[in-house]
Amino acid sequence: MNEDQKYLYFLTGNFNKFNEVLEIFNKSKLTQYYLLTPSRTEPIEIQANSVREVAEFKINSVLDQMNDSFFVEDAGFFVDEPLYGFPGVYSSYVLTVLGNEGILKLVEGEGETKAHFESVIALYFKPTDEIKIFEGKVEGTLAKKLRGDKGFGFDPIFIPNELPDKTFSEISAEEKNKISHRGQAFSKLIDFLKENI
Ligand code: ITT
Repeated sequence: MNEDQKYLYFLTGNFNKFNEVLEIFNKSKLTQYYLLTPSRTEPIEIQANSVREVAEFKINSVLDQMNDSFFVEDAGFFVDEPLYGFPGVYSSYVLTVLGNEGILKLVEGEGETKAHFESVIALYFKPTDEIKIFEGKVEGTLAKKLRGDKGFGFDPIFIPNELPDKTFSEISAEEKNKISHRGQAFSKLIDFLKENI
């Protein structure tokens, strides 16, 4: 850490997420101004109707515990066809209980599929004492079976429209970041921090 650097904490229990944003962060000029650091401070995760509400509640739940700029992220996986957006805000629970195989069973024989990921990052920006929200979304379809060994969560069954013959688990973190929900949201956060150095 040098004297020009400030801490920028990412409060997450998910190291895959941290590593993805670190890949983007390390390529930006922000490295001379900020030290991106994982934090185990645990925000409160509520059950709500949108990913954004969850992220907003999360950041507000820990404001009094943090003395530096920090952010939280909430993500969701939505199978729009034929599951009307399920699992959405129930993504973590459904991944644990049904898993990717269970989701594919639900859509078996249903024909065309549509799915998307959403990411909402809530940043507490210490210098101006404000909360900023950054969002990202990626559309795609479901694979017929699990494919690939990279990434995490629903990545083995999600095929982004931008790369129609690959699942997110068959591409590198760098390639995923270029199109992913989290990549988009975090790139907006980076732009904000650059504008406010
Ligand atoms: P936090 O500690 O940051 O909250 P989390 O693992 O609880 O991390 P979320 O609630 O944001 O993550 O994500 C909901 C679920 O969606 C969870 O099961 C993740 O594994 C999954 N998920 C999130 N982002 C994903 C991505 O980029 N690719 C695949 N699955 C993802």
